[in-house]
Amino acid sequence: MLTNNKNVLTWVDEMVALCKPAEVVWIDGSDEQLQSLRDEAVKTGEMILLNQEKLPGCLYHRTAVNDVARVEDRTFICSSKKEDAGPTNNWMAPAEMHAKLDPMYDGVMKGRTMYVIPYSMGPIGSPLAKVGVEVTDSIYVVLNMDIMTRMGKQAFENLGETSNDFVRGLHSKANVDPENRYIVHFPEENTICSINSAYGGNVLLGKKCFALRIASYQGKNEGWMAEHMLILGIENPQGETKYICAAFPSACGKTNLAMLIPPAIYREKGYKVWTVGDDIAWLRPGPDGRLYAINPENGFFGVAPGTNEKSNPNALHTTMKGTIFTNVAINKANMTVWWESLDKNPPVDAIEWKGSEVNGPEFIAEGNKLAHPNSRFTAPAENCPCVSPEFNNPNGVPISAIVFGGRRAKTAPLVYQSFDWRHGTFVGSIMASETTAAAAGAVGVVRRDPMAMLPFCGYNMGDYWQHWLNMGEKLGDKAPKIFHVNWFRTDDEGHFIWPGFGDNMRVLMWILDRCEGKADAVETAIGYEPKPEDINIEGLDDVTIDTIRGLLSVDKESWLEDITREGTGIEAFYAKFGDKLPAEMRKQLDALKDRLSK
Ligand code: GTP
Ligand code: SPV
Ligand code: MN
Repeated sequence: MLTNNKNVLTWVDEMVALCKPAEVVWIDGSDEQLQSLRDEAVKTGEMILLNQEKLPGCLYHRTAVNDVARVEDRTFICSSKKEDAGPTNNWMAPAEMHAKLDPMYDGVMKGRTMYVIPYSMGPIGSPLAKVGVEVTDSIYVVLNMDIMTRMGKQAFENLGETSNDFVRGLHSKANVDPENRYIVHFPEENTICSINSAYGGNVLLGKKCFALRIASYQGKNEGWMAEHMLILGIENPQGETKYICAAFPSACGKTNLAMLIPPAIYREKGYKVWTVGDDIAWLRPGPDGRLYAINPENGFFGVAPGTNEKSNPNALHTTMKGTIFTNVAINKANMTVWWESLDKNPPVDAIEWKGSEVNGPEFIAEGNKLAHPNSRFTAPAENCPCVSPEFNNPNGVPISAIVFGGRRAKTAPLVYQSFDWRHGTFVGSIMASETTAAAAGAVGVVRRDPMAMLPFCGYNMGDYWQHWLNMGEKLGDKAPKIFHVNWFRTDDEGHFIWPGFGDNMRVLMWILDRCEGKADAVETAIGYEPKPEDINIEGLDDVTIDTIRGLLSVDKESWLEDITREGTGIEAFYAKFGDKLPAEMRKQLDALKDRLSK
């Protein structure tokens, strides 16, 4: 036992009585303890040791074929009132859910070890950090939590001996049975229960479950915000750094933007980009009235496919040591890893993500993928070549701009700015994006995904929008400016028009110039757009000012159609919220329709 905190001890006792493990191990976070767990996982085959010369400290893990992504249809918010979960969450009454889950957990760890993991979301000692305790029967979870959080007995120092303010997380992989898989949140009980999965977002309970679903609910009650946002800093040649938060849905480019390498024209002038976070931001007004952000995580759980020396060298270098790879392919010849678009040489002696030995090039030629599209790396933030010097700053970094974005083949332009915070809240609320492999289900279908929080808001999304409006009132003229971007417009052949990746910096520069009052804009029906000549295209081969003009064009008809379309339009979406839709959102929608109809 690593703590005298009675609340923790009582809860762990209850979990032990319920799950009946053969043994209980408290995770202190020491190197010796972690090394013996790695050794054990390699011995039992749960993890595979990779080439320790080329990839020191790196391990490989393969999940069950039916267990490769978040399961939104099996994720529940169990608030006592249904309307507090809202129309976008699955709900069940807490007592009913407990009655369903308790028998499933009863004796589930018989013959297994229960690991008790104390962890801090946020830097130890930060006034913005919060403590969680996860019990699990999976070594994979322990080793991932070690990378993703500040894990070990230090987390209990933050909690003290009497506090009850910690999030309880109960996880068992059980039989990894998809029919009985549940990811359940009890916001009013500070509790998360996960069963029958062993995949990242379903089982690393500090991440989406705590740092977004539970934390968003806490933030509403305590006057702060938990958001699905990256945090990056742009340092100018004078050494001043400005910070931007950006919310894009899963697998829509947060990790890539957070670690971008500036184009040569900016690098040569001395601009630098610093990564504070790639997935989650906790935001709170600071003593000076500005909005400050911390990244509650300590590592990156990133999408592997698409990561390469050209698209994201910083991410690639981050994964070269102390990293866990999940569901990528193995190059058997030298026990290294491979995934689609890592390079043009898929291994001949390959083990594809499901575990069969195949000839890589032939396997791909037959139309297969060597790595699962949602295969991931879990890598320590400290490995990242561009990790921000402010990464561990307990007070966070001040935010100049908030950027929303999604994958839209047609409607949304490259970038626009909202008229003000309220309009910006509206812009976030009408976000939509094509679905990706990060969640189970169809890929490429447009769905509404407000603030990229559709799968992650732990309470009624209508109340969430009201909370955004309230935060704007509180911040007043110190509020960050709000923008919307789209890197994913396609031409008639379906190719992306905008080069994206590092070149997204060109758009961020216009955004920062707007924040500092240095750039002009054109007022349009949807918001302020750049003058095409204000997006710097110097050094880009295939992009002309006409390309930019095209990327900024707004087709009013398709915008109106996006509002009124039956089933998936904005009006149909808003209608789901009934009285919970803030009047301001309705007002903003009517005003947009008016402007588009002119
Ligand atoms: P989560 O971890 O699921 O929250 O995803 P994420 O938002 O961090 O997405 P990530 O940066 O991992 O990118 C997902 C996919 O989008 C990868 O395949 C990238 O190669 C691709 N991608 C990222 N940025 C761009 C871009 O600017 N343009 C294009 N065309 N693709 C991009
Ligand atoms: C996402 O899906 O947004 C992720 C991966 O960041 S997971 O941890 O599975 O949620
Ligand atoms: Mn994410």
